[in-house]
Amino acid sequence: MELGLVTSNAGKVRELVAALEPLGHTATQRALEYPEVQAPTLEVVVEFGLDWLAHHYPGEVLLIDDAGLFVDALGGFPGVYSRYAWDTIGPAGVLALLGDGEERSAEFRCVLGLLLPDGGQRLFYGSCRGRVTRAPRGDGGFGYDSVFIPEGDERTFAELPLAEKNGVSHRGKALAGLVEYLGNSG
Ligand code: ITT
Repeated sequence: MELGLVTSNAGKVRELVAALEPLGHTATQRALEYPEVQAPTLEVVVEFGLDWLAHHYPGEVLLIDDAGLFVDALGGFPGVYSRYAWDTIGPAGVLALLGDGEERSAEFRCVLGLLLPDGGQRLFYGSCRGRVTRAPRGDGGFGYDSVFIPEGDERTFAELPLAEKNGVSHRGKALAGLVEYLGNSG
C-alpha cells in the first residue's frame, strides 16, 4: 500500500520507512500538518488528528504517529507533553527533574493512526518499558533516545542500530500491528 507519512519528525520517518518498505509498502513523508490537541492521552490526540485529516484530505491513505516518554517517578511526565518538554527543558531538563533518584523506570508509548480512502480509521499501539539514564549516551536515534534504556539491554536507544530499536521499541510494536493489518487488508 502507498502511505503518506504526516509527521515533521525525520527520525520517525526513518523508522517507519525502514519497517514498511521491505514489506513492499511505499511510505513517503507528506508536507501536511494537522492540529495536535492538548489531551490526556496519545490516543485522543491521534483520533482528533485523523478526524481533521479525513475532513481536509478525503480519499488519501495517511499515517500519523504520536509518541511520548512516560516517567513513573514524575507521574508520567513528560508523557503527552513530550514535544513541549523537548522544546523547553529538553532531555537534560527531564534528567534534572529526576535528580539522583534511584527510581528511574519509564515507558515509551506510540500510537499510530491510519486514515483509509473511505474515511475509515485504525489505531495501533506500542509501548516499551525501560529506565532513564543518569546522563545522555549515544549519537543515533532522535528525541529522548539518548536517555532511555529499554528493558533487557544496557544500551540506550541512541546506541542501538535503527533495526534493533525497531525490534523492541514502542514504534516497532505499533508498526507490527499496522503491518499485520496491511497484510490482512490486501
Ligand atoms: P510530529 O508530531 O510532527 O509527528 P513530533 O516530534 O512533535 O513530530 P511527537 O509529538 O509524537 O512528535 O513527539 C513527542 C516528543 O517525543 C518529540 O520531542 C519526539 O522527538 C520525542 N519522541 C517521539 N518518539 C520518540 C522515539 O522513538 N525516541 C525518542 N524520542 C521520541
